Amino acid sequence: MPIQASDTFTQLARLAFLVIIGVGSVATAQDLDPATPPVATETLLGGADQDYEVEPFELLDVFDGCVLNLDGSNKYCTLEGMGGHFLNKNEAYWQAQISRNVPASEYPAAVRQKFPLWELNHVCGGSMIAPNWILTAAHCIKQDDVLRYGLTVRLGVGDLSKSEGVAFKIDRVIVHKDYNAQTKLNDIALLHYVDERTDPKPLKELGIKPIFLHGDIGEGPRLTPEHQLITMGWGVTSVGPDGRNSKNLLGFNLNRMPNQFCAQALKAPDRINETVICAIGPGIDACQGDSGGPLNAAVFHRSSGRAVAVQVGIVSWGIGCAVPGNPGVYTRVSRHLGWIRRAMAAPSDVSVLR
Ligand code: 4AZ
Repeated sequence: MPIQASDTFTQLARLAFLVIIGVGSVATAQDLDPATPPVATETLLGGADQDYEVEPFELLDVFDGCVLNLDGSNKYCTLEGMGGHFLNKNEAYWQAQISRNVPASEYPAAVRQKFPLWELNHVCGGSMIAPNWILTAAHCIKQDDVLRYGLTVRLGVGDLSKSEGVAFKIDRVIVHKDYNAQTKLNDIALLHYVDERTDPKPLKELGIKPIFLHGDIGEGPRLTPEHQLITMGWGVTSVGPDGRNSKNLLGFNLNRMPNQFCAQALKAPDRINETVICAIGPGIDACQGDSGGPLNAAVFHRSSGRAVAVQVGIVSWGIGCAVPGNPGVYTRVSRHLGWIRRAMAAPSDVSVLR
């Protein structure tokens, strides 16, 4: 959701993330191949995911939907102002855009005059997790879009108004059977695309590569409450009737908010459990149109001795956008690895999977 900011903290945090994942420098995670992840059993995952239990609760207090240190300094609080920064498409080589193929003629002329077709047809963000597979949110999938118009995924794109990157037809959609539209629990879906290019250039040469999933790398790099997170998307940069999508991919740095505080801040204890992760930033947040996109962290991979970028969440929901004190809620990827693997291995007629 954010617009460009020159906020020093944001810039520093951004730099730290890019340096740590090695963007623009010598390759880091790239030579590990997410298409064939090293061993990962589901039992490994719990240990890989240090959650809010490790937060020193006794040093914190909840006040006005805002978590404070007992000395009064800010902990998980949003501040005034907007944030975010433009991303080059190679800084988010796994980022996907999902759009619906509604022809321009189906939109009323007045609507067409106000909005470009790319904006009208933008559905959600997503992430490439393996060749031909895009991870996104279940709430992004509308029956009409799938059955009547069809969906397209674009990879390697920064500016949605340009014909950058590559576009593929989605030929399969798998939604989590327990996705609950009210609570938004299990907000996860997998899309399969077909590469129908006649002269296919390897995606790697176009700067497009899958992202590791958190918990899916051997030896389970840990995610701690202190990890800086980054999410990205083309979502709206303001709320309300005048809210418009960003044509450029924006990234925004966020902090973890422990689930216990998240549930209190959003007054939604039944919607916050171990299958979601919450994140908050100073006046920065995901918003409409960012859904389905990834929440990422750089974690230390012990056996290779390197930092690797991993996807820890999927943009799912929030109460408003960038409302002070309100974190965004993300589907927790590490708790859905079993589902993701089963979905990728499922027979091709499966569209709903538990
Ligand atoms: C949405 O409407 C949406 N602030 C996604 C994320 C958030 C809010 C709304 C989080 O898709």
